[in-house]
Amino acid sequence: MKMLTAIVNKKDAGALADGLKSKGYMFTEIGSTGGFLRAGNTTIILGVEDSRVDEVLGIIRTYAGKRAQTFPTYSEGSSAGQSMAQVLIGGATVFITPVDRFEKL
Ligand code: 2BA
Repeated sequence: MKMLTAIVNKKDAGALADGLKSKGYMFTEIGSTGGFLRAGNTTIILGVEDSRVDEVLGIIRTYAGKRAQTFPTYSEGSSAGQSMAQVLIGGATVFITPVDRFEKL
């Protein structure tokens, strides 16, 4: 068994939680603060069987991984009018640690 500790963008936490729940995973969500930026993020911890670690990483990548988002920009007075720009959003930091023993008492 492994314990995954995933620090994700606060805005991605809801969708990630829904994605994990839809596949039957149990997890704990903790409101956290990044030490560097002092901005709110969300830490999700889950205990999973070794064989399911890659599936969980795939779910995290889908809902909280770094991805490009395209949005329209408008420059005032420009004859070109609307153009599109891309920014990177999201991103997850994941620690995968072995679990020696797991008990529910
Ligand atoms: P990321 O590396 O994507 O990290 C996002 C958040 O993940 C971090 O928020 C922190 O809460 C957690 N995290 C990342 N690596 C960790 C680790 N080794 N141990 C425990 N938690 C970890 P912040 O600390 O607010 O950092 C936000 C972003 O600022 C980082 O994005 C990174 O791009 C940059 N950063 C962080 N520390 C830095 C440093 N010492 N020097 C330069 N840039 C730094």
